Amino acid sequence: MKVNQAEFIISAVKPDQYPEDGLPEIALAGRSNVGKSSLTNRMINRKNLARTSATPGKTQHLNYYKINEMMYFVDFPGYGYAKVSKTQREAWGKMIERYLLEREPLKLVLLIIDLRHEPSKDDILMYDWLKHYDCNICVVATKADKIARSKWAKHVKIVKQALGFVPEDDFVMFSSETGLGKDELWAVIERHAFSNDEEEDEDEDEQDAQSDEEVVEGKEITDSEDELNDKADKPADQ
Ligand SMILES: Nc1nc2c(ncn2[C@@H]2O[C@H](COP(=O)(O)OP(=O)(O)OP(=O)(O)O)[C@@H](O)[C@H]2O)c(=O)[nH]1
Ligand SMILES: [Mg+2]
Repeated sequence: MKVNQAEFIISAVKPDQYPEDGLPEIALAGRSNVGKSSLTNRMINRKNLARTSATPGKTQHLNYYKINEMMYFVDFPGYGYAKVSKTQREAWGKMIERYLLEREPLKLVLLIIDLRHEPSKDDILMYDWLKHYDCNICVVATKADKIARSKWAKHVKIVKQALGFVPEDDFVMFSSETGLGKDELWAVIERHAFSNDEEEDEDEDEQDAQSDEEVVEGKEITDSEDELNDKADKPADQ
């Protein structure tokens, strides 16, 4: 996707501050300092719209970025930052849980992990959580520029294994530094953001109707076989 326009909308602390225009939302989850803001900036070709920082744990709100007047990126506060208090952690959990459960325009969650390291306990929990809430998930393994190309496949394997990654989810290797994976990630995002759920439902209905026909056909075959059997040993009026 060619990004012509991107703007920061709001740092929301409660649901009544979330946008009400119903545009599709793509959420970004990942541990603190993993590179969420950098990924956002790379995806929208901006150096510093999403604030990147060397000091982790600063993002405490849901940051909404509107892109091409067509969708939002929603930057979750990073998890796993040691200096966050238990109370703050619980508040974080409640906010994210509610968002994942209730947010109707949510189309896809990008779970951002560091390709260099085996996923942390928190990464694994987050993936399990997202699956529990039946979210569409794309795991984005970022900072690929920090390891040799020859080791990418090995690291991808380690990451997928540790997460218990299932192929129904998407997986993109990424680098905010070089732009690796950007087009691939946009393709995944667009597929989810603009998939027409109603059309999908209609397709499913059509498929159901077709399989009903097949069942009916199948039944007819069985029926006629039964008929033959019936003719053999039962009176015709039954
Ligand atoms: N080499 C390299 N560095 C990266 C990449 N992505 C992020 N970084 C660096 O990692 C650090 C953290 O990046 P951020 O984008 O601020 O991470 P974040 O997840 O938004 O962090 P918080 O909002 O604090 O949770 C910064 O120093 C970035 O420059 C990448 O793909 N390659
Ligand atoms: Mg950030």
